[in-house]
Amino acid sequence: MKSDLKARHGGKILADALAGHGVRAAFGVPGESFLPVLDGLHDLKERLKFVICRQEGGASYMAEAYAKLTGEPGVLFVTRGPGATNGSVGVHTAFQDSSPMLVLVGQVGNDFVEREAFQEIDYRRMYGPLTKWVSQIDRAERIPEYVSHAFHVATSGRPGPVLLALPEDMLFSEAAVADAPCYRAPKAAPAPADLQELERLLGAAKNPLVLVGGGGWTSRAIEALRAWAERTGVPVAASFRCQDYFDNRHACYAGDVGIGLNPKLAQRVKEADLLLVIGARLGEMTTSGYTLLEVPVPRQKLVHVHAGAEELGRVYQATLPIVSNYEEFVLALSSLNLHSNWNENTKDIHRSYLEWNKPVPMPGALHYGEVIAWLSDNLPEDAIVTNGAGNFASWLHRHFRYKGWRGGARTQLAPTSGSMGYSVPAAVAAKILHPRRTVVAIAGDGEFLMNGQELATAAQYGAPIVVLVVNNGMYGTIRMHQEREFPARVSGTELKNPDFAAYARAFGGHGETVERTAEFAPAFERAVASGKPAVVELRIDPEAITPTATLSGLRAAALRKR
Ligand SMILES: Cc1ncc(C[n+]2csc(CCOP(=O)(O)OP(=O)(O)O)c2C)c(N)n1
Ligand SMILES: [Mg+2]
Repeated sequence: MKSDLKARHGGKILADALAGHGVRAAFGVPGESFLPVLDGLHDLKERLKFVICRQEGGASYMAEAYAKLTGEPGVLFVTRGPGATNGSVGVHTAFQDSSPMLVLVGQVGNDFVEREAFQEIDYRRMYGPLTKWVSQIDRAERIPEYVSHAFHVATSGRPGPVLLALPEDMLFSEAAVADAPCYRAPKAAPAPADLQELERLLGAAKNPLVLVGGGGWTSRAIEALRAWAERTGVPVAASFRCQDYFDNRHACYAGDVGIGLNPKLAQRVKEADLLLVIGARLGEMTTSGYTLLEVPVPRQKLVHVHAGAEELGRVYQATLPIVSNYEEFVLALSSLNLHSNWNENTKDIHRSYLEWNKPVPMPGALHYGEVIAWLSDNLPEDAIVTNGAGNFASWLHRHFRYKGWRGGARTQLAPTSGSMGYSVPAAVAAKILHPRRTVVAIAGDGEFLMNGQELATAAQYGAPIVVLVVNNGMYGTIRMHQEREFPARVSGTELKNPDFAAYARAFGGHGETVERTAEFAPAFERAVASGKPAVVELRIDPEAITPTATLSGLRAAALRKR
């Protein structure tokens, strides 16, 4: 009964609500705007770790990575205006990557609102396009209801970020209110008629291809898909930066359909008589700029399975659209009565992947492709590898064989939004959640310094990640495009870098500089053995702009075209 409940201030009700929804860690930078929340978290230290970061951009990426690893909403706390603006990058990433996230942001009290008071922003307008829902809690007794609503919106259908603003007076006010029970995400399953049609389409397919991706997968779904592929011999490709959804060493693995796509795989996608797309949105990066499939009606028969009904038919009209969560779908798929065996085709596709996966010679004394191949062969199977955006990631995506999900969680953390600065914070979150697993961040020299300061967070929370900084002295991706479009006119893409190993040591970490291929393995092993957050700088030849192209080659080709 209400009268038996003890009054709590808003901050405490909120902190208790988070713990009640199973939140094990939240990330943020404090602000005077939400002191009662800090006070509420004080009593929950054993259950809910509040990881304090050095910049809200880092904190928001950590919350997003938490979501990728747990499948549960990643919680981010930021203060008013400046915190809310700094924190937006991880929210956009969560939106594009379909990762559930709850952003809790301070707001001026209701006594001052709409005067453009100190740091005041209208979050509904600012965050509307970046989130699934933005709201504000005006009464402390309604906190359990709003937080429950937020968890349900973040995790239902296509998962994504939601934001709740917390007016200061509301947080200080007291209410006697019961906590809500832990959220339960609703799940959709394929209808019997959909399954019948799917059985018929698959039964008639000669060279089908499965494409997996998106947010909202579970390790049971991943495992069931592997077992089904094994039984039917169907080839399975991964969408952009979802390469760990299928063990790359498996005979059914076809490769990834993203940036730097194997042309032979592109051909296979185009020539498939049936595409079974599970979870991927079929965005720009996964369709090679909407060319692998024609808009709006693909030539291939398309079965598009998505948990968000509004994603179906958004770009592509599917032969058979199915609204379903992925575990429910893959389990139903496994029960279909199929006598097909697509092994012959699949052998060819996997052989082409293996060819593509091998490092190609590149200029300079340090062969970065060989470094990635070494990591692929030598890291523990459950190692978590993170990366942000930049050309350095093409070697990783091409030469690393992701081993699938391990221990119920992902082994690849990378932004499909192509956002720089993700590698380090994602690795810190991963190491805090999985202290016994090896966590390696792969960064560019530009990418690294967008959130390199989170090495301090790694040091503070005892999270010994290893960061490889691939140093080519430039914003290489942009330089690549520049040489293609405006050859020999270098502008705005050069970088003068610090001593990265010394930078790591300044944070109490371990630093290494590598200039030759043979130096890498021992340097990496020393970095892991140090037990500290570590940076291994890889000084690569700036000529090596992609795994197969050189800068001067691109320049010459562009000049010839003029
Ligand atoms: C936050 C953000 N800012 C800018 C960009 C545009 N951008 C994409 S890649 C890139 C350069 C990355 O440089 P670096 O990390 O050194 O990697 P490299 O391409 O040299 O391997 C830039 C500026 C982006 N994707 N994200
Ligand atoms: Mg660079």
